[in-house]
This record gives sequence, structure tokens and C-alpha cells, in this order.
Amino acid sequence: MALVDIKVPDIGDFDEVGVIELLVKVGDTVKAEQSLITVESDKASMEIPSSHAGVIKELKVALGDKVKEGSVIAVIEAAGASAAAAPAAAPAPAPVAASAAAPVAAPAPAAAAPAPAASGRIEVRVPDIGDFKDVAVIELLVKPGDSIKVEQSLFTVESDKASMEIPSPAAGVLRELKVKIGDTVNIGDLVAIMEGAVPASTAPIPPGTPTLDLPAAQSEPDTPTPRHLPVEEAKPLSDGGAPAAAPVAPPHAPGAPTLGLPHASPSVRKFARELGVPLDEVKGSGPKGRITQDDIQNFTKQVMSGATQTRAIAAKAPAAASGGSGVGLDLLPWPKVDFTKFGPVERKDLSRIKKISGANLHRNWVVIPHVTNHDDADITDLEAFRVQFNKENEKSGVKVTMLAFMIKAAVAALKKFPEFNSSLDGDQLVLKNYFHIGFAADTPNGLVVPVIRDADKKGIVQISQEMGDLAKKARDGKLGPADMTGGCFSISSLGGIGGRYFTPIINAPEVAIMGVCKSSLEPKWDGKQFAPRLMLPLSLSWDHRVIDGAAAARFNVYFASLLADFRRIVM
Ligand code: CAO
Repeated sequence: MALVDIKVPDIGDFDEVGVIELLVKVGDTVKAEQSLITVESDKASMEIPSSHAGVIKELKVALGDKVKEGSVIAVIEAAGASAAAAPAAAPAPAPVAASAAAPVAAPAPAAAAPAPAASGRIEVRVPDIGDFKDVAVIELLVKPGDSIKVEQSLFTVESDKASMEIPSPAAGVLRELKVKIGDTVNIGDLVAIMEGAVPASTAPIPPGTPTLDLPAAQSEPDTPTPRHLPVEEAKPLSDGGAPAAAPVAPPHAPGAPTLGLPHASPSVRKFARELGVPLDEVKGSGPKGRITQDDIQNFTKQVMSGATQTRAIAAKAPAAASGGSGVGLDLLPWPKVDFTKFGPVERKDLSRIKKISGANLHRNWVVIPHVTNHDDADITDLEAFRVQFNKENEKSGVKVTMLAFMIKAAVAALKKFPEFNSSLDGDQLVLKNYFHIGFAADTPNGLVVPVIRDADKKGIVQISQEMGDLAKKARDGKLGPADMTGGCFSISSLGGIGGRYFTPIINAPEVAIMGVCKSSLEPKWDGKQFAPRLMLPLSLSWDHRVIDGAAAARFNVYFASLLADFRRIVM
């Protein structure tokens, strides 16, 4: 038994590639050639196999690490191997560059400088893709008429160990694409006709030479192209004649299980990473469920519009309690505690309302960039009027509440600042010409938000009456969907309870919410003296994707000014 360092073999011209998946863990027994990790560049993803059978004693890489040829990825206690015999990384395989026009017979180095170019028809052929036979075309990345840059990926092929994009060997206009999705291709197949600058020197592919190369082209120095892939029978010998750590993988087997990773090309993976899209939650619309760039864009649009949620968001509250992994948001798993160790406990199911509202609140909190502005409204005169009015109308049976005045003030403020009466829909803002105002109601089963429809067309007394009816319905658990949908803006009042300020969570797809707390008498300077004034604390939360801070401050000031002098509402 000996400890053997397993190193990254020759992976071509890359300086460094990212580790995107660990396929084994410490303690695992692995076979020779079993894949240990998956690495990825912007053009290819590939599995790095073990050069030895044995038990993994140490994993030297973590997700996100960068590795390059010679990096030690694991230490294995290898059966029957001596440390001295441990192979180093595989020697560079026979270099092969991409074919463009007629292939040249003589071998040439991979990084061969391009010879002077000529202009005209270019036949693009499949470059050396190692010993793979009948590799499936799974994605077309260009179409006839497109202007193509050198190295631009034309289509993606896939084996069971790697997916790779076939780059163009030259710049020009694509005249004809000779392959379609589902076709299988082999080295040398004519796949496209282009018109443009032809690199006169193309890479040679000595027939029958086993190689580890991936498609290559005349690379620009700073845009390395992946070349090397694990291939069967490609076992270059080390200097001493011992088997090198050249990775070996079976040839493409149609229908064989693919990588544990979601089905997507390297460039799509990169795109998803840049947007922070969890690929395993995206439904692929390509062949065999392959995820395309459009799928990523559509997923992002849906998340942003609130039409869908990532698993991390949707499952957070309930999953958190049940020990969700937190992987989607890169959070620590929810703590799992045996509370009975510390004292007696009881368990109670969350109410149906709490489960639904919890998931919605959590989505809104995570997806919307909330900002909350606090202010105070002087409601001394309005409260005096309200009390007086209620006294005069005691017999009517309707009590006018401060909240009804606030609903009316909200309508006026929405009219003055229309972006507060909007919803985001992808890249568009939907501005509403109606005024339905929701109010948060506390019920024994949890929080609900009934909606006063067309509040602009109703008087304060009618609003108070409807609010009373809806609040009762809410407490009795009798609100229907029609009572709770279509809101433009919400008010959450804790005024009857207490507190100073808080951060109300926006009720998506609305873009703002007003939170109010308990008013209190405060000394205010009137220019000559301190006078007692009844001050109402306001907390306006707003969606920073739609509303700017200055607009929010103006909204608050205007809202407060209406409550301070309600005559302004008719001005
Ligand atoms: N400051 C001081 N007193 C206030 C007040 C304020 N801002 N708002 C209400 N009050 C007083 C009322 O005048 C009333 O006093 P009286 O009984 O002496 O007249 C008392 O508090 C109770 O009012 P209320 O709560 O019954 O009536 P309302 O119209 O203010 O609110 C409703 C109705 C349904 C919104 C409320 O009962 C409720 O459920 N509030 C909780 C909302 C909530 O949970 N929000 C948090 C959501 S998390 O974002």
C-alpha cells in the first residue's frame, strides 16, 4: 500500500480551470479511471479520472478551486502501488489543431502560428475530438448568415464524460450548417461552409493517432481553447514506459447516463453562473431536456417577475424548519436541534395561512430589494376631527378609523406618484389606472391582506364600513380570493397595538407598502414654543428596482402632509 498523489493530467492550453463538482469523498474506494472531479472552462467541461485504484485519503480540492496540469487533486492509498511508481500528470498528448480547409498531412504543433490567410470558401470540418466516435450534436449555436469570429463556438457535441463546443477555425460569414441537432459527427466530417478569411495552415491529424485532444483552433493567446479530454485507449507512455496518468473514459454511448450535472453546455453553465441561476432548477427545452441559453433567460425573467421562485427561496421557511440544505443561497443548513434536551416542548402545525403567507413573504423579502423610509405625520387635527366625527355619528354604527383616512391619503399619493401604483413585468412597468388598497389584518390564523376596491371612488365612511366588514370576514376565516387580490398598494397598521417603526415587507407584485405604528404626543417646536402634537410614525418600504430614494422621501412627505391637513386631498 502506498500513498499516491493524483494529479491533474494535461488539460491543454488552460492555465487554470474551475472545479465545479466533486464526485468522490474521503474514504471512498475508487477504481482506476473513475472520475474524481469535474472541471470546466468556458468551452468544455470534463471529468478528471483517477490514475489508480484505491481509497481516497485526502481530497486536495474544493468546489470553486482552480486547478491546472500537475495540481494534486487527491491522495489515494493505492493497492499494489509504490510511491515511487506514482505517475505524474500525463504528458502532453500529440497536439492537434482544428481543421479548416483541406487538412495537411504532416504533424504540426497545436500552437502553430497561422499562416497568411486567403479569402474565400472555407470548409469547416470536425477537428480532432480524440477517439470519440459518433459524437452527438446537441446544440446549434449559430445559424446561416451569422458573422462568426475566430474561435466562436459553432455547435456543441457531447459524450458521456464531456461536452465540448466546436469552435470556428476562422472568421467569416456562415453560409451553410451541415449538421442538425441529433446528428452524430466524427473527426473530419464537413460541418459547415463559411466565407471569409481562410487560415492557410491547418492542423494535421495523423490518421489513427490516439490523442487526448479536444477541438482546437488557432487560439488567440488570451483565449485558451480546451483541447484535452479523457479518451479510451489514449494511454500515452511516460518516459519510463510506465502507464501515465492519462485519463481514460469509455466512448460515447448513446443513451448512457450523462454527468450528474444538469444537462447544459459549458457556455450555458457559465451564463447561468454569472446570473446566479441554479441550473438544477431550470427545465431544459432542448433535446433530451438540455438547458439552453433561452431557458436560463426565461427562468431569470420568471424569478424576477415573481412568477416562479428558486427552490432556495420557495422552500426556505418550511424547508428551513425541516432542515433544508440552504445550498441554493449558499447558506448554512438550518440548525437541527433536539429541543427536548433543554426542556419540555410541544409541536404544533403551522396554520394554512401561515404556510402560504410565510412562503410569499419570504419570496418577496429575498427577491425585492427593499428600502424603508421612516417619517412622522402630525395627525393632531385629523385625530381631533375623527374623534369629533365619530361622536357626532355614534348612532350610525360605523366607526371612522385613522386607517380609512390613510387609505384615502394613499390614493392621493399614488395619483401624484404613479410609479408607486405599478408592478414589474420583466423589463416593463405596468402602471395601473385603478386604486385598490390592501390593508394587513391580524387574524387568529395569521396575517391576511384584504383589499378595498376602487378606494378613489369611495368616501371615508364607506371605506371604514368596508374595512370593518372585511376585517370581520378575515377573523372568521371567510375571506375569498376575490377579497384579497388585485391590490395596488398596501397599508400595514400596528397603530392599535404599539411600537414606533418597522420594516413592512412589500406585498408583491406591488412595489411599495406603508407601515404605520402607534401615534403619540410629542413636543414640537412651532416657531415660538414647544407644543404637544400627535405624531404618527410612518415606515414606507419600496422596491428599489422601481422607485428611487428621492421619490420615496417625497411620497412620505406628501402622505404626511395630507394627514397633517386633510384639506390638501381635494386640492
Ligand atoms: N395610533 C394610535 N392609536 C391607533 C392607531 C394609531 N396609528 N391606529 C389605531 N389606533 C387605535 C384605534 O383608534 C382604536 O382605538 P379605539 O378603540 O379607542 O377607537 C384602537 O387603536 C384599535 O384599532 P383597530 O386596530 O381595531 O382598528 P384599525 O382600523 O386601526 O385596524 C386592522 C384595523 C384590521 C388593520 C387591525 O385590527 C389589525 O389587524 N392590525 C394589525 C395589522 C398587522 O398585523 N400588521 C402587521 C403586518 S406585518 O407587515
